[in-house]
Amino acid sequence: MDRTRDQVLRTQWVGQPLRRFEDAALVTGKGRFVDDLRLPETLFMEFARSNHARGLIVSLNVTDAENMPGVVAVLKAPEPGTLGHAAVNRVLPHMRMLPFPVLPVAEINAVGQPVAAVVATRASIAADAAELIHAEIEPVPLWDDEEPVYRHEHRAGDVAEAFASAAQIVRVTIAHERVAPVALEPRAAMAFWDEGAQMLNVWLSTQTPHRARSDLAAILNLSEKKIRVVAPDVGGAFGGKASIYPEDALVALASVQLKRPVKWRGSRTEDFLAATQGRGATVSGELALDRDGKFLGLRAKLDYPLGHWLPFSAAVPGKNAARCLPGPYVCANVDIVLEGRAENAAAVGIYRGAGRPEAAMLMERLADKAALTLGLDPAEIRRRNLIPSDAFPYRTATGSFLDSGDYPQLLELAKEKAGYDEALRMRDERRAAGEVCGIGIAVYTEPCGHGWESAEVRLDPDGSIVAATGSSAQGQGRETAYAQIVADVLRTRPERIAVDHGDTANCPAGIGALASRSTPIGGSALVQAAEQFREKARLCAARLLQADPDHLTLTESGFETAIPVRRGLTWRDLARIAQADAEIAAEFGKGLCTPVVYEAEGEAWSSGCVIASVAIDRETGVLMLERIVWIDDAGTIVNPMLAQGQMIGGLAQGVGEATLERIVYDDDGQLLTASFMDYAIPRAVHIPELVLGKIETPSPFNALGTKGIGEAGCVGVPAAIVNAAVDALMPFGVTHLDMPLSGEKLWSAMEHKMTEEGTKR
Ligand code: SMO
Repeated sequence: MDRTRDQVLRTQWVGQPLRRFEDAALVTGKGRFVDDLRLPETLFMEFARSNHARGLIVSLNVTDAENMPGVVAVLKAPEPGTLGHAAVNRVLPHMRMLPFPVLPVAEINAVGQPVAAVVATRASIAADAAELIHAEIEPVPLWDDEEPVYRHEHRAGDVAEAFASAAQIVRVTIAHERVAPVALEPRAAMAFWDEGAQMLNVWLSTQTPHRARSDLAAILNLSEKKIRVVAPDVGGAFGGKASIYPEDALVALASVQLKRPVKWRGSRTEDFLAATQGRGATVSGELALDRDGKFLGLRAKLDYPLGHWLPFSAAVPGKNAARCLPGPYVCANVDIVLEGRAENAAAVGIYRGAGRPEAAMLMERLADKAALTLGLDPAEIRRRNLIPSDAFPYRTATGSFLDSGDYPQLLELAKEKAGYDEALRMRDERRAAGEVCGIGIAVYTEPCGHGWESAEVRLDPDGSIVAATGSSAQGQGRETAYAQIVADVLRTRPERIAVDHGDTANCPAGIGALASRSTPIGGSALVQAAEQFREKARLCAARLLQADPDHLTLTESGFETAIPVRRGLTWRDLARIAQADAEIAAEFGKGLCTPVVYEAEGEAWSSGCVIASVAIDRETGVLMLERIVWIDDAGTIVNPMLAQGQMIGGLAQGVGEATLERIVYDDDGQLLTASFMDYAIPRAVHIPELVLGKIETPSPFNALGTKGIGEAGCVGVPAAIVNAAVDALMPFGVTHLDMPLSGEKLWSAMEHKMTEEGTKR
């Protein structure tokens, strides 16, 4: 189709730092989270959870709980076969499935796994009654080195030859701790079986309402048509709310059985125990180099823990880590082996970054070791190996197809903003004066956004232009960004666009809010739907004005024509007529609705470069982040203020992972970090001076040219911080540090010359 002047996406609103439409309600306490929802006669659910990491259920005595006043029901494991199974995304070939027991019949596989659910008139009664449930569990040994759940390989080129001809080979092994997504709002679910309508209404703090509906349908053996899932305000998710959980299914099941509303509000400890966790992989790699520091070959082994059940995206972190290698660098010869194994612990799922951080850490540690071995500057060795800017689209040795980017420019700009050469000179001066300080660089790539998403644009009878999306939100400001996108297509103001999301009853079936895909893919779907809507509205308006569609121009309030005489039709008029006029409704469809399922032509790959400066207290080992300079490329930016918010939030979580956060299980599988008393997250004081910048290489593969940004801060920031800390401790003979960089760890490293082979005196 020929694009007329109205049809080219003119960006009047895209690119503006518009304030968030969402905030007035949220900052005045008018947000509606699951726990804010009230229905008469609501019952409350609490869980009895396993104290053992693995065992056989000998007996389960719920009599005392059942007899407690106020207790309405106690749910035990249903007969095997009566409930269905949630879906697992088979992103790798040959994945072995693990059971998804809503409640276990015979075998316990992790501490914190629910063994029974109590429903009572008050949450406090349910909690007290849950304490009276006695499960006799015979402990059995923990799983040990079982068959992997998945195994996958990437092989390309001649790795043996690359290593045989190498001038130098460097090696690193990185142990990533498990970390917790810790959304501000813990998980929560509420369900109401409407007996009259024979409908199950579910409110879930979720990233994926449509998938939750399919999973609940499968688990409860109900038709999807009988289930409505609503994600109201969601107080953060970070990957931890992307899968259905046993608790969600039990809330829904209890509501169906009892025909009353049932609510569960998870506690922080329950999230630590039984929500999905992130990372946890042990990653080792070796890099073959020629004498100029060119990367000749990469061998890597990625070992992922999976926990005791598989959430929907269980294999995604491992898959992402493997396919992100060899990062932003040219390296034609690779041999990468990926394995995932079950463990008697909480499930591991996607967490902000989802495998990208592990790939970045491996490449960036290897690059630093290579620079050290060859006596090259860390920035220089990267410059020599970065994929050149004229090589895009670029096929990597692991088969990833990078759409666009300018990695050398990212590095140059970051160096410039960091005053790199001067910073190195200052570091050396401070070192000479007895200070412990270092500088670290990381360059990263991150896949963000491929596949499909749905959208529709329509006119509601009240005259509002509704943009409904299959993606959803958990605090990102998506209503604002989406309104900006649609307003540009329709030449109107963003305030006029009502964005609908997160409700299976009035949004098209979609994927949800995850994988840094909502703006690139969900936004592009909205562009397409809005363009189709605009053209349909033009034809409809032309008919009503008895004008030639080509003579209509779009104005802020509707369509206008000057030929033969000046006339116009507002969106409000159009809405009224499109609803009331049967002939028009029959021809153009109710509300001129234009549903689309948009599919991107390829994947968008964001990228960036981080330079971190740190100092370490010689007496205590306490790490001081002094400055982070970060240039990110997320393609076309829809709202720079929202994008910067995502950068800072992701960076804060990256700082947390690098310096503080660590889930600890003891040898018996007991969780030792089940509250914020034992699990440290970053606070304002931990965030250093930030210098943020961007370049924009639009993605040629989606309608907006945007790439993801929500996870970026977790990808490159930890690697730059670790490189800076290792650099700081180089004078002490330290060559390796794993996260988190706690004071104790850094102090011990200075005392004992920490290397990756272990502690050496
Ligand atoms: S880790 Mo994200 O919510 O895909």
